[in-house]
Amino acid sequence: MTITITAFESSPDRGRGLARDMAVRWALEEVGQPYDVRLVSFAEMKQPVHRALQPFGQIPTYEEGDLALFESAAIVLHIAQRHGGLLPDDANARSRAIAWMFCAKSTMEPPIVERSMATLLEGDKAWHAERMPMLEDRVRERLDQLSRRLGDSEWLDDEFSAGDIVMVTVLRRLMGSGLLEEYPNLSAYVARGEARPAFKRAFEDQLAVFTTSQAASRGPPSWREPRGADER
Ligand code: GTB
Repeated sequence: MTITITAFESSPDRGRGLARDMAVRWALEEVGQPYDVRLVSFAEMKQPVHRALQPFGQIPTYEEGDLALFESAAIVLHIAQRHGGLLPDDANARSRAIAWMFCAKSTMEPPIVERSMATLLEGDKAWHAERMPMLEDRVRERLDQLSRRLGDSEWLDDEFSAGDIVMVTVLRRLMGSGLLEEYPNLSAYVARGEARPAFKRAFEDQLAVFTTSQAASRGPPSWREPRGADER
């Protein structure tokens, strides 16, 4: 059955793989499932047709036969449940992998996104300089805790799982902030994720959207390039 996902027609990250379709693409590549991508503009995302799939007018969405899904982590979980390789067979290990997905989205992501939004949208406010150290410390607190837990392990639990896909994609939003680099084991963990062939295929595919668009005249990024100031 054909799988179709949606992604930005013109990604503000200039193809750095920071938008949330990246986790979905990566999961599909890990399980070897082909998929189509429907690119949507910001205006199209707000239309009733798209809102029927994604009530908040956002990407990504996922369609497969009668099934329509939104929320990137829920989509990754669906893919992991339908196909082998992204969730352990052992029931307890499987539950732990799912817990790491929730952790990435509900414990790690909020302070990371809060900091990112402050950088992007509040730079001109009088209180910006005073607020940033507090937001960065909130991110550091979570990174510190995650770093201690990860230690020298390769992945969050024994084997690579959907939990790592969601966690790595969340941590990648710190690219260019310098914060991740304060935790060498977390930097190495993200780099391990990025080194997976499935990640690279997913990255190249989302980058191709950018390089074949007009915005390509600004030059393609690599997946380690720091973020620019033009992202939304
Ligand atoms: N909880 C939802 C999920 O996980 O699927 C959140 C989906 C979401 O935030 N989608 C964003 C979107 O559609 C794109 S990923 N935004 C448009 C809108 O709300 O109008 C967020 C994102 C966007 C851009 C960058 N970037 O350029 O670096 C990074 C992340």
